[in-house]
Amino acid sequence: MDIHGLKNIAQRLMADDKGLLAMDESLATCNKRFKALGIPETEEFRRKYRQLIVTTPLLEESISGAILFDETVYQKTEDGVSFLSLLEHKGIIAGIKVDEGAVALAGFLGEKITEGLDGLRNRLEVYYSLGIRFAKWRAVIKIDEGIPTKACIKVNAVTLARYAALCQEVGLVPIIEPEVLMDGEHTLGKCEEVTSLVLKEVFNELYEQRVCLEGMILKPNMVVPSLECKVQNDVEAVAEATISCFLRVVPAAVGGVAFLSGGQPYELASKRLNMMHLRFGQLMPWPLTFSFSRAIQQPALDIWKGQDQNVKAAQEMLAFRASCNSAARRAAYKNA
Ligand code: 5MM
Repeated sequence: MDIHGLKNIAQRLMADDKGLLAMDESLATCNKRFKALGIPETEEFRRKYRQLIVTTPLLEESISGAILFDETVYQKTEDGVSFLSLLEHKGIIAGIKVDEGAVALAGFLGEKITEGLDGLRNRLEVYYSLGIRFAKWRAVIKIDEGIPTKACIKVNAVTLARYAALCQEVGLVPIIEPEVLMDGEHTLGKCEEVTSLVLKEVFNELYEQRVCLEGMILKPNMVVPSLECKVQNDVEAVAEATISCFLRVVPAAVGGVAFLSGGQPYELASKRLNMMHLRFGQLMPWPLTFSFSRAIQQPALDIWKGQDQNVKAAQEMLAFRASCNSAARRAAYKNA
Protein backbone atom coordinates (compact mmCIF):
# COMPACT_ATOMS: atom_id res chain seq x y z
CA MET A 1 0.00 0.00 0.00
CA ASP A 2 1.39 3.42 -0.99
CA ILE A 3 0.42 5.32 2.15
CA HIS A 4 2.22 8.48 1.05
CA GLY A 5 0.35 8.52 -2.29
CA LEU A 6 -3.03 7.93 -0.62
CA LYS A 7 -2.42 10.69 1.94
CA ASN A 8 -1.44 13.06 -0.81
CA ILE A 9 -4.69 12.45 -2.76
CA ALA A 10 -6.79 12.84 0.40
CA GLN A 11 -5.02 16.09 1.23
CA ARG A 12 -5.60 17.45 -2.28
CA LEU A 13 -9.30 16.58 -2.05
CA MET A 14 -9.57 18.46 1.25
CA ALA A 15 -7.41 21.48 0.30
CA ASP A 16 -8.19 25.19 -0.11
CA ASP A 17 -11.69 25.33 1.39
CA LYS A 18 -13.01 23.26 -1.51
CA GLY A 19 -15.34 20.28 -1.41
CA LEU A 20 -16.56 17.39 -3.53
CA LEU A 21 -19.35 17.26 -6.06
CA ALA A 22 -21.29 13.99 -6.02
CA MET A 23 -22.50 13.57 -9.62
CA ASP A 24 -22.66 9.79 -9.39
CA GLU A 25 -26.40 9.27 -9.59
CA SER A 26 -27.03 5.74 -10.82
CA LEU A 27 -29.21 5.31 -13.91
CA ALA A 28 -32.34 4.81 -11.81
CA THR A 29 -31.73 7.86 -9.60
CA CYS A 30 -30.73 10.13 -12.49
CA ASN A 31 -33.75 9.04 -14.51
CA LYS A 32 -36.04 9.62 -11.51
CA ARG A 33 -34.77 13.21 -11.19
CA PHE A 34 -35.13 13.76 -14.95
CA LYS A 35 -38.66 12.33 -14.96
CA ALA A 36 -39.80 14.79 -12.29
CA LEU A 37 -38.82 17.65 -14.64
CA GLY A 38 -39.98 16.07 -17.90
CA ILE A 39 -36.40 15.56 -19.16
CA PRO A 40 -36.02 12.53 -21.48
CA GLU A 41 -34.59 9.56 -19.54
CA THR A 42 -31.97 8.67 -22.15
CA GLU A 43 -28.21 8.21 -22.25
CA GLU A 44 -27.90 11.27 -24.49
CA PHE A 45 -29.69 13.55 -22.00
CA ARG A 46 -27.62 12.15 -19.15
CA ARG A 47 -24.53 12.95 -21.27
CA LYS A 48 -25.79 16.49 -21.94
CA TYR A 49 -26.42 17.02 -18.25
CA ARG A 50 -23.02 15.75 -17.18
CA GLN A 51 -21.45 17.89 -19.94
CA LEU A 52 -23.22 20.91 -18.43
CA ILE A 53 -21.62 20.11 -15.08
CA VAL A 54 -18.04 19.39 -16.18
CA THR A 55 -17.90 22.46 -18.47
CA THR A 56 -19.22 24.85 -15.80
CA PRO A 57 -16.91 27.88 -15.72
CA LEU A 58 -15.01 28.35 -12.43
CA LEU A 59 -16.38 25.16 -10.88
CA GLU A 60 -12.79 24.33 -9.96
CA GLU A 61 -12.64 27.32 -7.60
CA SER A 62 -14.94 25.48 -5.16
CA ILE A 63 -14.70 21.82 -6.19
CA SER A 64 -11.60 19.66 -5.69
CA GLY A 65 -13.07 16.32 -6.75
CA ALA A 66 -16.06 14.99 -8.69
CA ILE A 67 -17.60 11.58 -8.03
CA LEU A 68 -18.71 9.99 -11.30
CA PHE A 69 -20.97 7.10 -12.28
CA ASP A 70 -19.47 4.45 -14.60
CA GLU A 71 -21.44 5.65 -17.66
CA THR A 72 -20.01 9.18 -17.26
CA VAL A 73 -16.40 7.95 -17.18
CA TYR A 74 -16.59 7.03 -20.86
CA GLN A 75 -18.68 9.97 -22.11
CA LYS A 76 -17.43 12.95 -24.13
CA THR A 77 -18.53 16.46 -25.03
CA GLU A 78 -20.12 17.18 -28.42
CA ASP A 79 -16.61 18.20 -29.55
CA GLY A 80 -15.23 14.78 -28.64
CA VAL A 81 -13.35 15.76 -25.48
CA SER A 82 -13.61 13.14 -22.75
CA PHE A 83 -15.12 14.27 -19.47
CA LEU A 84 -12.12 12.79 -17.65
CA SER A 85 -9.69 15.00 -19.56
CA LEU A 86 -11.88 18.08 -19.03
CA LEU A 87 -11.85 17.48 -15.28
CA GLU A 88 -8.11 16.92 -15.31
CA HIS A 89 -7.62 20.16 -17.23
CA LYS A 90 -9.58 22.01 -14.53
CA GLY A 91 -7.54 20.37 -11.76
CA ILE A 92 -10.61 18.51 -10.46
CA ILE A 93 -9.73 14.98 -9.32
CA ALA A 94 -12.03 12.31 -10.77
CA GLY A 95 -13.60 9.75 -8.46
CA ILE A 96 -15.95 6.84 -9.07
CA LYS A 97 -18.94 5.28 -7.35
CA VAL A 98 -18.15 1.57 -7.20
CA ASP A 99 -20.97 0.16 -5.11
CA GLU A 100 -23.78 -1.52 -7.01
CA GLY A 101 -26.60 -0.25 -4.84
CA ALA A 102 -28.39 -1.26 -1.67
CA VAL A 103 -30.67 -4.32 -1.67
CA ALA A 104 -32.91 -5.92 0.95
CA LEU A 105 -30.90 -7.57 3.75
CA ALA A 106 -32.13 -11.16 3.93
CA GLY A 107 -33.87 -11.90 7.21
CA PHE A 108 -34.06 -8.25 8.30
CA LEU A 109 -37.27 -6.61 7.15
CA GLY A 110 -36.79 -2.96 6.13
CA GLU A 111 -32.99 -3.04 6.25
CA LYS A 112 -30.44 -2.97 3.45
CA ILE A 113 -26.98 -4.16 2.52
CA THR A 114 -24.93 -2.60 -0.25
CA GLU A 115 -23.63 -4.93 -2.97
CA GLY A 116 -20.66 -4.74 -5.33
CA LEU A 117 -17.68 -6.57 -3.78
CA ASP A 118 -17.61 -9.34 -6.42
CA GLY A 119 -14.98 -8.51 -9.04
CA LEU A 120 -14.26 -5.20 -7.33
CA ARG A 121 -10.45 -5.57 -7.36
CA ASN A 122 -10.43 -5.78 -11.18
CA ARG A 123 -12.84 -2.87 -11.60
CA LEU A 124 -10.70 -0.70 -9.31
CA GLU A 125 -7.56 -1.50 -11.32
CA VAL A 126 -9.30 -0.42 -14.53
CA TYR A 127 -10.48 2.86 -12.98
CA TYR A 128 -6.99 3.58 -11.64
CA SER A 129 -5.51 3.01 -15.10
CA LEU A 130 -7.96 5.61 -16.48
CA GLY A 131 -6.64 8.28 -14.09
CA ILE A 132 -9.33 8.02 -11.41
CA ARG A 133 -7.86 8.55 -7.95
CA PHE A 134 -10.66 7.99 -5.46
CA ALA A 135 -13.80 5.88 -5.06
CA LYS A 136 -17.07 5.93 -3.15
CA TRP A 137 -19.30 3.31 -1.54
CA ARG A 138 -22.61 4.13 0.16
CA ALA A 139 -24.25 2.08 2.89
CA VAL A 140 -27.81 2.91 3.92
CA ILE A 141 -29.07 2.76 7.50
CA LYS A 142 -32.73 3.40 8.22
CA ILE A 143 -34.20 4.38 11.59
CA ASP A 144 -37.64 2.92 12.37
CA GLU A 145 -39.39 0.75 14.94
CA GLY A 146 -36.75 -1.78 16.07
CA ILE A 147 -34.22 -0.82 13.41
CA PRO A 148 -31.39 -0.46 12.70
CA THR A 149 -30.39 -3.84 14.11
CA LYS A 150 -26.88 -4.61 15.30
CA ALA A 151 -26.59 -7.14 12.49
CA CYS A 152 -27.39 -4.60 9.79
CA ILE A 153 -24.88 -2.08 11.16
CA LYS A 154 -22.23 -4.80 11.49
CA VAL A 155 -22.60 -6.30 8.01
CA ASN A 156 -22.55 -2.87 6.35
CA ALA A 157 -19.47 -1.84 8.36
CA VAL A 158 -17.65 -5.06 7.39
CA THR A 159 -18.51 -4.46 3.74
CA LEU A 160 -17.41 -0.81 3.81
CA ALA A 161 -14.07 -1.85 5.29
CA ARG A 162 -13.59 -4.65 2.69
CA TYR A 163 -14.22 -2.09 -0.07
CA ALA A 164 -11.86 0.44 1.55
CA ALA A 165 -9.02 -2.07 1.89
CA LEU A 166 -9.36 -3.06 -1.78
CA CYS A 167 -9.29 0.61 -2.85
CA GLN A 168 -6.15 1.34 -0.89
CA GLU A 169 -4.43 -1.73 -2.31
CA VAL A 170 -4.65 -0.25 -5.83
CA GLY A 171 -3.95 3.37 -4.80
CA LEU A 172 -7.49 4.79 -4.72
CA VAL A 173 -8.64 6.85 -1.72
CA PRO A 174 -11.87 5.29 -0.44
CA ILE A 175 -14.74 7.57 0.47
CA ILE A 176 -16.71 5.72 3.11
CA GLU A 177 -20.37 6.74 3.17
CA PRO A 178 -22.51 5.21 5.91
CA GLU A 179 -25.71 7.23 5.49
CA VAL A 180 -28.24 7.32 8.32
CA LEU A 181 -31.36 8.36 6.42
CA MET A 182 -33.47 11.41 7.32
CA ASP A 183 -36.74 9.58 6.53
CA GLY A 184 -39.24 9.09 9.35
CA GLU A 185 -40.24 10.86 12.55
CA HIS A 186 -37.18 10.32 14.74
CA THR A 187 -35.59 13.10 16.77
CA LEU A 188 -32.18 14.73 16.59
CA GLY A 189 -31.21 12.71 19.70
CA LYS A 190 -32.11 9.43 18.00
CA CYS A 191 -30.12 10.39 14.90
CA GLU A 192 -27.14 11.17 17.16
CA GLU A 193 -27.44 7.81 18.95
CA VAL A 194 -27.63 5.80 15.72
CA THR A 195 -24.95 7.83 13.90
CA SER A 196 -22.58 7.24 16.87
CA LEU A 197 -23.27 3.50 16.86
CA VAL A 198 -22.76 3.23 13.12
CA LEU A 199 -19.54 5.27 13.05
CA LYS A 200 -18.09 3.34 16.00
CA GLU A 201 -18.72 0.05 14.21
CA VAL A 202 -17.36 1.38 10.91
CA PHE A 203 -14.11 2.60 12.49
CA ASN A 204 -13.77 -0.63 14.44
CA GLU A 205 -13.96 -2.59 11.16
CA LEU A 206 -11.60 -0.20 9.38
CA TYR A 207 -9.09 -0.80 12.17
CA GLU A 208 -9.60 -4.58 12.09
CA GLN A 209 -9.14 -4.66 8.33
CA ARG A 210 -5.97 -2.48 8.40
CA VAL A 211 -7.35 0.46 6.49
CA CYS A 212 -5.07 3.50 6.62
CA LEU A 213 -7.20 6.27 8.15
CA GLU A 214 -5.04 9.09 6.76
CA GLY A 215 -5.72 7.76 3.26
CA MET A 216 -9.53 7.69 3.48
CA ILE A 217 -12.38 10.19 3.65
CA LEU A 218 -15.55 9.77 5.69
CA LYS A 219 -18.79 10.88 4.01
CA PRO A 220 -21.36 10.94 6.81
CA ASN A 221 -24.81 12.40 7.32
CA MET A 222 -25.13 15.46 9.51
CA VAL A 223 -26.83 14.76 12.85
CA VAL A 224 -30.30 16.15 12.15
CA PRO A 225 -33.93 15.63 13.16
CA SER A 226 -35.83 13.51 10.60
CA LEU A 227 -37.93 15.12 7.90
CA GLU A 228 -41.22 14.47 9.72
CA CYS A 229 -40.00 15.10 13.27
CA LYS A 230 -42.23 17.61 15.06
CA VAL A 231 -39.23 19.35 16.64
CA GLN A 232 -36.96 20.85 14.00
CA ASN A 233 -33.90 21.96 15.99
CA ASP A 234 -32.12 25.14 14.99
CA VAL A 235 -28.91 25.35 13.00
CA GLU A 236 -26.75 25.75 16.09
CA ALA A 237 -28.20 22.64 17.78
CA VAL A 238 -27.55 20.57 14.64
CA ALA A 239 -23.98 21.87 14.39
CA GLU A 240 -23.33 21.11 18.06
CA ALA A 241 -24.87 17.62 17.93
CA THR A 242 -22.93 16.76 14.79
CA ILE A 243 -19.53 17.97 15.92
CA SER A 244 -19.80 16.58 19.47
CA CYS A 245 -20.81 13.19 18.03
CA PHE A 246 -17.88 13.18 15.58
CA LEU A 247 -15.36 14.32 18.20
CA ARG A 248 -16.30 11.20 20.19
CA VAL A 249 -16.19 8.65 17.38
CA VAL A 250 -14.18 9.85 14.37
CA PRO A 251 -10.42 9.37 14.90
CA ALA A 252 -8.25 12.46 14.48
CA ALA A 253 -6.11 10.66 11.89
CA VAL A 254 -8.92 10.49 9.30
CA GLY A 255 -7.95 12.29 6.07
CA GLY A 256 -11.15 14.32 5.96
CA VAL A 257 -14.87 14.46 6.59
CA ALA A 258 -17.15 15.45 3.68
CA PHE A 259 -20.90 15.53 4.32
CA LEU A 260 -23.68 14.19 2.16
CA SER A 261 -26.74 16.48 2.05
CA GLY A 262 -29.32 13.69 2.30
CA GLY A 263 -32.34 15.68 1.08
CA GLN A 264 -31.92 18.75 3.31
CA PRO A 265 -33.01 22.02 1.71
CA TYR A 266 -29.88 23.28 -0.03
CA GLU A 267 -29.62 26.59 1.85
CA LEU A 268 -30.06 24.85 5.19
CA ALA A 269 -27.25 22.39 4.36
CA SER A 270 -24.93 25.36 3.69
CA LYS A 271 -26.04 27.13 6.89
CA ARG A 272 -25.40 24.05 9.00
CA LEU A 273 -21.92 23.51 7.54
CA ASN A 274 -21.19 27.20 8.08
CA MET A 275 -22.28 27.02 11.73
CA MET A 276 -20.06 24.01 12.38
CA HIS A 277 -17.05 26.03 11.27
CA LEU A 278 -18.16 29.24 12.96
CA ARG A 279 -18.76 27.69 16.39
CA PHE A 280 -16.54 24.61 16.43
CA GLY A 281 -13.85 25.18 13.77
CA GLN A 282 -11.09 25.40 16.39
CA LEU A 283 -11.99 22.02 17.90
CA MET A 284 -11.91 19.90 14.76
CA PRO A 285 -8.88 17.66 14.21
CA TRP A 286 -9.94 16.81 10.61
CA PRO A 287 -10.72 18.97 7.56
CA LEU A 288 -14.53 19.22 7.34
CA THR A 289 -16.23 19.92 4.03
CA PHE A 290 -19.09 18.92 1.72
CA SER A 291 -19.67 16.15 -0.78
CA PHE A 292 -23.17 17.19 -1.82
CA SER A 293 -25.23 15.99 -4.73
CA ARG A 294 -28.75 17.38 -4.41
CA ALA A 295 -27.77 20.42 -2.33
CA ILE A 296 -25.53 21.62 -5.16
CA GLN A 297 -27.16 20.18 -8.27
CA GLN A 298 -30.91 20.36 -7.73
CA PRO A 299 -31.38 24.13 -8.25
CA ALA A 300 -29.28 23.94 -11.44
CA LEU A 301 -31.23 20.93 -12.71
CA ASP A 302 -34.48 22.80 -12.03
CA ILE A 303 -33.24 25.63 -14.27
CA TRP A 304 -31.84 23.43 -17.06
CA LYS A 305 -34.93 21.23 -17.56
CA GLY A 306 -33.19 19.55 -20.50
CA GLN A 307 -33.22 22.76 -22.62
CA ASP A 308 -30.05 23.95 -24.39
CA GLN A 309 -30.99 27.61 -23.96
CA ASN A 310 -30.93 27.17 -20.16
CA VAL A 311 -27.40 25.73 -19.94
CA LYS A 312 -25.64 29.00 -19.10
CA ALA A 313 -28.08 29.95 -16.32
CA ALA A 314 -27.95 26.41 -14.90
CA GLN A 315 -24.14 26.49 -14.88
CA GLU A 316 -24.17 29.83 -13.07
CA MET A 317 -26.45 28.35 -10.41
CA LEU A 318 -24.28 25.25 -10.08
CA ALA A 319 -21.10 27.31 -9.62
CA PHE A 320 -22.95 29.58 -7.18
CA ARG A 321 -24.18 26.76 -4.92
CA ALA A 322 -20.71 25.18 -4.97
CA SER A 323 -19.20 28.55 -3.98
CA CYS A 324 -21.77 28.95 -1.14
CA ASN A 325 -20.56 25.68 0.37
CA SER A 326 -16.92 26.60 -0.08
CA ALA A 327 -17.75 29.85 1.78
CA ALA A 328 -19.45 27.80 4.51
CA ARG A 329 -16.18 25.93 4.95
CA ARG A 330 -14.58 29.29 5.78
CA ALA A 331 -17.54 30.21 8.04
CA ALA A 332 -18.25 33.01 5.53
CA TYR A 333 -21.57 31.87 4.03
CA LYS A 334 -24.05 34.73 3.71
CA ASN A 335 -27.44 32.93 3.63
CA ALA A 336 -28.22 32.89 -0.08
C1 5MM B 1 -25.75 11.10 -6.26
O1 5MM B 1 -26.33 10.09 -5.49
C2 5MM B 1 -25.40 9.11 -5.03
C3 5MM B 1 -25.69 7.78 -5.57
O2 5MM B 1 -26.97 7.37 -5.18
P1 5MM B 1 -27.74 6.19 -5.98
O3 5MM B 1 -26.87 5.00 -6.02
O4 5MM B 1 -28.97 6.02 -5.15
O5 5MM B 1 -28.05 6.72 -7.34
C4 5MM B 1 -25.34 9.19 -3.49
O6 5MM B 1 -24.47 8.25 -2.94
C5 5MM B 1 -24.83 10.56 -3.15
O7 5MM B 1 -23.50 10.68 -3.57
C6 5MM B 1 -24.87 10.86 -1.68
O8 5MM B 1 -26.02 10.37 -1.06
C7 5MM B 1 -24.81 12.37 -1.50
O9 5MM B 1 -25.89 12.93 -2.20
P2 5MM B 1 -26.85 13.94 -1.44
O10 5MM B 1 -27.93 14.24 -2.44
O11 5MM B 1 -27.31 13.20 -0.21
O12 5MM B 1 -25.98 15.14 -1.13
